[in-house]
Amino acid sequence: MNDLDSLVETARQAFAQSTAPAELENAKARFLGKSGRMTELMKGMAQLSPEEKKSRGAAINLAKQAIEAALTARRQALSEAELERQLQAEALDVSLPGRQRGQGGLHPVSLTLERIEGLFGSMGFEVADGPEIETDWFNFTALNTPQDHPARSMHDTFYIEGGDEQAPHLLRTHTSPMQIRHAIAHVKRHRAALDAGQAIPEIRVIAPGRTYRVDSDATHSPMFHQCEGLWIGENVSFKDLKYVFTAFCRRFFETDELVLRFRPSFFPFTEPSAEIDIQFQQGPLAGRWLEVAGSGQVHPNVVRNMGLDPERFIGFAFGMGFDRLTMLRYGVSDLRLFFDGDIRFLSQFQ
Ligand code: 2U9
Repeated sequence: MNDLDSLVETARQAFAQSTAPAELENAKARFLGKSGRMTELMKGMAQLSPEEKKSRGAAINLAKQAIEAALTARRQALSEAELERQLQAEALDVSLPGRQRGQGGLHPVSLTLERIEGLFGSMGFEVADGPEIETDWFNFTALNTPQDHPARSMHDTFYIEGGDEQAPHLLRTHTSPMQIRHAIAHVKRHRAALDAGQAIPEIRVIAPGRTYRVDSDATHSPMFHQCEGLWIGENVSFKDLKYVFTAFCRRFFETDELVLRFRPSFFPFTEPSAEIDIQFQQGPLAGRWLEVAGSGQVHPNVVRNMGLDPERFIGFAFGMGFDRLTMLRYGVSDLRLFFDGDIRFLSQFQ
């Protein structure tokens, strides 16, 4: 290998060892710069004869071209490596799952409400609405509750402070006042027909909503959800109650193998009255009697408070806590879970 070949080789190695552009430019200066090795070689030609100069000059030129080519190649390689590094650093992993936005969903108690409204709706029941803050008259008196009934005590009912002592306001203890309001409006609409002794449409309504009682443990919450039903007409009997409620329970729990039991009871607003128990024939609760509702034939005093003649109009009512129905349907043992707001619990029902 002559001196030029070895210079080209040294330059190539120097370029190859440069791993950054600044380093490479330093190496370039050492070989191609003003006081670099190439310049030195040129200067060394001064003493040569014209013949020698010609051939030496051509050889130096070739060597210079080879070094320049090696430099260009190395510059290119370094810039490609840099680009590759940047691409790697800024790479997007398009296969990563995106951040999900929660879909949200209905609370299990709301799911029950929707089912109840749908099932009774299919049997011709309207849905009543009304205030959660009620008067003592709509909540108790209209429902035939005696003045000294324990439910009226402050141990059981939340009263609103600062109102009229003779007509106190309270948080409704059941959804019945909505039905009284609904019935009174219905009777008012049909007053003329009634006075003329003509037939009027039946009252067939459910009243779902929040209710309040001074009570708190694993199966009682101071706020709970109730749904009551009312069907009043000229010929509505206990057998209609049995049919409607049995159909509702079987559809709600999605099984026809469900037995109902009507057990005598007492409520001020119904006479006679019955607790309704259900019994599953299959599944974890099979064979046990579970109380799900109260019911009865609407008391004549309550029918009168709607503005109707109890000698002519008769019907039935029922009431159920639908938090409890939700617990039974989903197998939940503590009512408070529904109202703690723990998303891990609530999202299981979607
Ligand atoms: C009117 C007339 C009568 C609704 C009725 C019950 C029996 C009953 C309880 C069930 C469990 C309340 O949530 S609970 O604690 N309810 O036992 N409710 S009859 O009677 C009415 C309603 C409206 C106008």
